[in-house]
Amino acid sequence: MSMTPQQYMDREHKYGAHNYHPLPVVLDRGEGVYLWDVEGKRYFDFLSAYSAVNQGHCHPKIVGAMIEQSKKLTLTSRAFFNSSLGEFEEYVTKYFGYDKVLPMNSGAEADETALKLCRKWAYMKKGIADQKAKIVVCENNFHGRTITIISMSTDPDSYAGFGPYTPGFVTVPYNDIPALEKALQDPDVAGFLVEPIQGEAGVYVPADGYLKKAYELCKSKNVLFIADEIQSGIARTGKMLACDHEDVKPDILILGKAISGGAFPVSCVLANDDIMLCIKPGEHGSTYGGNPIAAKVTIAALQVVKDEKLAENSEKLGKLFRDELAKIKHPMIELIRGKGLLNAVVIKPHNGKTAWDFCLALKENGLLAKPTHQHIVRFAPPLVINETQIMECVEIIKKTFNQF
Ligand code: IF1
Repeated sequence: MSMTPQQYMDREHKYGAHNYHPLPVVLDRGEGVYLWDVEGKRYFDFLSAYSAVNQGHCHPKIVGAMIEQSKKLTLTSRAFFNSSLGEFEEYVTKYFGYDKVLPMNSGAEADETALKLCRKWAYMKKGIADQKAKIVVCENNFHGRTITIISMSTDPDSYAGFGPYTPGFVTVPYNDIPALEKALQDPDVAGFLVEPIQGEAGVYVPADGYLKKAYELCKSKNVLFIADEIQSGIARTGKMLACDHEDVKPDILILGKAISGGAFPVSCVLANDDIMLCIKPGEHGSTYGGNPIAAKVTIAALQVVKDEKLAENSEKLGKLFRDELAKIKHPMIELIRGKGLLNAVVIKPHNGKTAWDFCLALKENGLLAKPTHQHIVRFAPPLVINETQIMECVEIIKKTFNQF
């Protein structure tokens, strides 16, 4: 006797922590840009698990790599060498152009790793006094949910009630070069951690040249430029990395989500030897970090991005998507912004209807998206989407707006 969607939702509510407020849909299967719920209804996925499924759901090459490795060797820990990790390390460092990679599992762990690396470098290489290193971050940042990471947050939903907080962070407005320049006057600043596009904040795309100017300011003050490309990376914004739009090469590059194509949790930090080798044996690690499945899945997932030219597709169809959305005239649409296939519509409440109501109506019309904050709807389909599908989705969005 199959369960009803409500029964699935009630079971999650009864036995699971209430740390999310999901859209009322119960998903059961995914393939490419599509998801099916437990009743067999098909949807376009316009969230891509917050940009972790750039290669499309259940990509055969990624799933194949996972199945093959999981029958052979799943986990050794780093107490020993194994036949997959070095292959992953060589592949990923050459793919992004760095000397070394430090593998972890979640994005937050990779951000924490980058913070520890930056502080170590500050004491060992820059000569900042012990415990005095500061890291500059941006208002409205999102880098994860650990205590140290929420200590950098300016969003009460992220930090309220979780104190006391980790010290050593300075906040500047995003997309504000003079403010950053002022903050970098402090000789104890070791690093600047920034999202090239602020995803959670509502897909804030900084002014052209911001990343380049910020990078140059950091270089002039011997401060590490640390890019969190967990959401903006892996072809999502129309280039392999969002920093590529401005030819900026971060001193520390943080990756996660789509690096493993939504099949297995993988994150990592990339840096050159002068920074990476500041962490010595026994000073950092993780049980699952760089495990054989993660290694093989990541190689397959990154190869798919190149083979299927996902960055080019993201650039082309992202522009088409924004151009088509711009043609929809509706009082709820305040503005459309984004880069590549990372886009958002800022919604004006209309007749008491909010972005949440809009997403519920989109779901009824066969498209899944979720509001970030009360009034912004993020649109981020898998990068394997084609022109016909994107136009079909534009029609669904237009039809939905016209229902309000
Ligand atoms: C949630 C947000 C998105 C990230 C960036 C690090 C991390 C994330 C730029 C941490 C994670 C996820 C987390 C998830 C929802 C989603 C999210 F709304 F929370 F902010 F995408 F915008 N850096 N973002 O976007 O990576 O530890 O999750 O693997 O926490 O609700 P993680």
